[in-house]
Amino acid sequence: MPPRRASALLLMLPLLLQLSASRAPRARALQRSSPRRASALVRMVFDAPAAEELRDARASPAAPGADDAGELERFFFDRVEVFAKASPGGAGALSSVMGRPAGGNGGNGGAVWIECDASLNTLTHLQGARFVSGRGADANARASGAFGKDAVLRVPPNCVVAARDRNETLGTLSTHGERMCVLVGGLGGKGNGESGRPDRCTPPGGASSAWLSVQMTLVADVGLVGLPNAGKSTLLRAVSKARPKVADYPFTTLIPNLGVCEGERYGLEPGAFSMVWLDIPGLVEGAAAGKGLGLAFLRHTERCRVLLHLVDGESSHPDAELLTINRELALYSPQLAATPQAVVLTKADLPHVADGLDLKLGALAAAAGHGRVMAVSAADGSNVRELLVRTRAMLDREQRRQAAQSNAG
Ligand SMILES: Nc1nc2c(ncn2[C@@H]2O[C@H](COP(=O)(O)OP(=O)(O)OP(=O)(O)O)[C@@H](O)[C@H]2O)c(=O)[nH]1
Ligand SMILES: [Mg+2]
Repeated sequence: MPPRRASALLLMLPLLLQLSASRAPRARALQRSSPRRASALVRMVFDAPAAEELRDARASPAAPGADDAGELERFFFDRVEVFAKASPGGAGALSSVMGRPAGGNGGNGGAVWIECDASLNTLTHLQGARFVSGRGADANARASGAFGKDAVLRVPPNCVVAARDRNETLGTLSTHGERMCVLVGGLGGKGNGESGRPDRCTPPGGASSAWLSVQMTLVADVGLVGLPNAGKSTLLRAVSKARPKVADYPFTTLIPNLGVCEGERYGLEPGAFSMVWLDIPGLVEGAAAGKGLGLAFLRHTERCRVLLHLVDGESSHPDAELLTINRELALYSPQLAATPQAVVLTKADLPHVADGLDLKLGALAAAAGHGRVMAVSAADGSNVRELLVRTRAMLDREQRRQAAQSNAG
């Protein structure tokens, strides 16, 4: 499907959903909604430009220029649907002590809360999840029942939460620790101790449930930069469900690709490595002055906390190429130059790349001025697990540093 038509369809999606929801009988809205599988795919909505325009730009030596960057804004959305249920209250008790009504009250059912957690950056932990709070305990002859435990759904910052079947936005959570109650549990039934009438208990409140839709704008944690053909898209395919085109000619990638890493592919703990990686078109010498395709996309990389600088293992001068791209990053923005970087020599499965690997890595470390240098092969997966572990550690360090900085400020 042409990208423009796909983007138009995606933009119409909320309208279509609203139309179908408005036809549904009101009674069906919250309680009787049928389960639907949460989408595991990251959706991307492109507003401009069309891929053909970028293909034309590829042929031109100085395009697109800095002035075009505003038009190239992109939005990346991730969305899941989760089932949530707040449980009923417990029953009140009928009893008497020395002839006086003394039955305790039932406990309230737990509520369902949504809480913003800044350590999260994707919705993968919510896929297929159900959130059910604890039921309020029944009272006994002498004591009231305990309250049910609340269910808490943790989401990353900038999430919009909606009641799916009513197509109604419930709210947006933006800052760490912010909370929103989306379903309240049933009240506990009153025992006869409260009413004062020996035969009088009030019934407990019932459960309430809803399918919640959670949508966030994805912000990439890790940017993949490097010359064309370095193997950026191949690596993204190896670690995520993203399916960018891969080919043995430069500028295969024309638009950015986003993928959520799946560490479990490499025997790592599921969910713990769900970083968002961004693959941008290859950068070339002169990129900061508008040459090639990369300039318009460097702005997205600027928001990444960590960069993986991919260097083609087949290159005869990997250290010189590393310096060339780093120079362009610095010319583009001092912030980008200061972003923590690891250097990844690609295609290590090829015998001529593996030959003299230590020397090549040593030269790269000397050029980079740090030891965060390693060789990987996205083709046979060697060292990719190690790369994920190291990248996660770098990201965690950077998150802690940024949190400490914002606390101090
Ligand atoms: N043998 C081998 N080939 C690889 C590996 N990674 C990438 N390649 C090959 O290198 C070529 C370029 O790979 P891409 O992933 O398209 O490179 P890229 O950096 O995304 O290139 P651009 O999109 O043009 O910037 C393709 O032919 C890939 O098959 C690897 O680990 N081993
Ligand atoms: Mg590519």
